[in-house]
Amino acid sequence: MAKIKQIFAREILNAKGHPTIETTVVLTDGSTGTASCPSGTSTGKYEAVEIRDNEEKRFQGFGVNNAILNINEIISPALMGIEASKQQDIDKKMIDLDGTHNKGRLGANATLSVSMAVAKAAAKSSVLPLFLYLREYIKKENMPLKIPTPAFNIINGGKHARGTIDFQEFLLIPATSKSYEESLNIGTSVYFALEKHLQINNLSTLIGDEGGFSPAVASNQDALTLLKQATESINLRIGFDVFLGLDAATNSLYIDQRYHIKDKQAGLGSDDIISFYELLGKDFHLLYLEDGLSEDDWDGWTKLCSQLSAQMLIVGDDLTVTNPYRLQTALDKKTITGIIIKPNQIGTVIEALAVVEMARQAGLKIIVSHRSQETNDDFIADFAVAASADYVKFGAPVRGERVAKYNRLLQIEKQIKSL
Ligand code: 2PG
Ligand code: MG
Repeated sequence: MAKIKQIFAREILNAKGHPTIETTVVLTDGSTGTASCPSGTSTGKYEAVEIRDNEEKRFQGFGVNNAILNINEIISPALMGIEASKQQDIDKKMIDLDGTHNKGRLGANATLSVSMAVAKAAAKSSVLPLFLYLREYIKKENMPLKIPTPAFNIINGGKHARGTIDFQEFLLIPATSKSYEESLNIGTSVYFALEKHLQINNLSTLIGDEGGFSPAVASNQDALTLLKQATESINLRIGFDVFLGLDAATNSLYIDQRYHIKDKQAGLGSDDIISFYELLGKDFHLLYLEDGLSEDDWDGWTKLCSQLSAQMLIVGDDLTVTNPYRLQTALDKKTITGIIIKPNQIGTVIEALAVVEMARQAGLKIIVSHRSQETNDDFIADFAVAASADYVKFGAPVRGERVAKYNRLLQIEKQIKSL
């Protein structure tokens, strides 16, 4: 089997104009794999950390030359000559070299770009599409090989839209019975129906970081109403053909133990905001609620899940940060019924797959997600299929860095059919 012969890492820009790392791994048989790392904008406090240069004069301090140095001087010498198909050994080596609980020494941006590039090179070397190659690393019993249902982020708020709407993501989720191609058609149809609807109502059609619209509406409820009206204007039935979802991303709304949203004058306690979600659930057929409470509000989460999990999927993102210890606490406290998986929250492919495994064993729905600061890398699409994810969250069905992933799923759909 081919061994790692060379590793090159370079600084490139992501879709938000900030630097990130692109790594190429070359194997002894000539196979190569190139991968780049995404970044979050509304990151959870417990995520693995990226290493940035903090040199004010270069790229607003976001340069990644120090992380690249870690690849060149520490990771690369340690991985030379190892068989590329030994992804567990390779990722373990990087975890050991790092030696911290959050990739604080090498940087999750350094370790993940290498980890993904190794997987891509090894897949090429074994002449397998990446999604099939990655499936070698998971337990496959009762795990269907299928395209996950996309959750399209049609309206952007929170930190992704700089102050227009409080909640970060207003999601449109086609019914799971729809084919992937039908789902894509639904996603774009609602997107353009909403654009028209905003124009008619003299609202802005400017977009946020993930390609969704970010009109300056008075409340979160108003944003949901717009999405509902746009959906119904093209004769799609909410609750049958499509469902609505929210990533409330409440970390940024939680100040002095209260949740502050434009829908209510006073700050809300956990109980109050849970009641608010219950109401929204009934009015808008909410199927999905991500980060409905902040990352440290454990007692609130337990209540949220016991009160609303019969009505909607209760999903952890900043709460669980693709971390096995955070997930274990979330399970012990009965806080979630679904989990967001983002490989860069933990820093290696194998660790991310292990969290998928753990979550599935616990009966959680799996949602594989992009980050707000993406590149055109489509690794995450193959990863989602390999993991038999229930849903993917790759943003609106527009913008190169988002459609790169949606389009890769179209290719995979064809490849699966020809197996
Ligand atoms: C989220 C993500 C992706 P960010 O909160 O789910 O949509 O946002 O990458 O900014 O953390
Ligand atoms: Mg989130």
